[in-house]
Amino acid sequence: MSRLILALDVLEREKAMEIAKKTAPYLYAIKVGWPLVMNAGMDIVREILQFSRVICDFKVADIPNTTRLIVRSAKKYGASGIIVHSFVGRDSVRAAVEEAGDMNVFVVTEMSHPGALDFMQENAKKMVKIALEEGARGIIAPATRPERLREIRKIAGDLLILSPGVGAQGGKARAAIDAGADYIIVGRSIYNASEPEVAARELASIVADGY
Ligand code: OMP
Repeated sequence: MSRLILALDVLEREKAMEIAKKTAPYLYAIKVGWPLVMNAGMDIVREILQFSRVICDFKVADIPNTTRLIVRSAKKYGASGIIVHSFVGRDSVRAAVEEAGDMNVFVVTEMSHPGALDFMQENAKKMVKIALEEGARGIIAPATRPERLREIRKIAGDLLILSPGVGAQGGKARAAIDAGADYIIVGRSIYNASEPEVAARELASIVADGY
């Protein structure tokens, strides 16, 4: 099973479908977020399902009721996972997990970009605790800071760690896995490559068990 998740942040449906088809054999999942959905519509989720499982990256950050409505809608399209924020508080994460049922909920903790140092880093461990206690399936934690990934892994119990920030943001694929990530999330280094399937195959082999 691949440890690579493609962040399919392209804006055209045709391009998205072409990349999804070519790279899917090397992926665990395809992450679809606002850039693609706002341009291609939510039906793109169902279309991509023919090649790969889909994680909806809607970074839900709202009151519990609105969170439930968004999670229910993503589920209706067949997504196998959804990404939600935890800085909004425990009740919203709980609502997401309850509404998700057998769909996986992934909770954002410390993000990968420099701005995460403004507010998120100092609260990251609290966010991990909320994810654990509310029954999320996993968390998002930064490949750009393997030392933080290591710290987070220690307190994350059996939560899966999905780690973005490899490539364009400066993180290294193998270092993230060695620091405790279960999967890496990669966007630009794959979808902007001249041959996305070659980039995906190489990254998948770097993060494979026994590399
Ligand atoms: P690239 O930087 O192009 O590889 O894309 C990274 C992907 O991961 C994008 O879809 C981001 O929105 C997403 N992401 C982060 O980069 N950092 C985070 O802390 C969290 C996410 C995410 O939740 O997926």
